[in-house]
Amino acid sequence: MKRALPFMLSASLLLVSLVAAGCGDDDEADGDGGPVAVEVWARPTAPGAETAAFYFELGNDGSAPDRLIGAESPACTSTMLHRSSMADGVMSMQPATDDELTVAPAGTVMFEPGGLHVMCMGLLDPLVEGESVPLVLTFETAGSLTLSADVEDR
Ligand SMILES: [Cu+2]
Repeated sequence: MKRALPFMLSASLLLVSLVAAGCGDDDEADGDGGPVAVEVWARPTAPGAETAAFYFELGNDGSAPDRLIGAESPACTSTMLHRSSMADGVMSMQPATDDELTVAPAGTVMFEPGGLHVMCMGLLDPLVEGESVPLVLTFETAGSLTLSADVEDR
């Protein structure tokens, strides 16, 4: 019985990579259940800018909710999980709440301009259109997802 194990392991790994490849999106990471992020992007930054923002669409292929608890990128000294909101014609940003950062099974949480975003503090190098920047998202249960954010002037 034990001799069958290596084969079964490699068969399941193959299945995982086939599933991930089948999704057809460069931003796709994961594939074994739990949180996924697609459409990962950031706007190019102006010379001298000290902050930037990352956007993406969070999904959840698992059977339990999971919560985004942190993010990091080699482009940033530190990051914060923010929500933008408009009050009296003034845009401001607050820390996102635990509720907002939780993605339900088969649910979707959008990180988009004017809403939730990963705030990049202490930007180390300008974000240049056409390039891509690593972004690691950390979830309470699933741990870390390593992604690549496309720098696009959307
Ligand atoms: Cu912000």
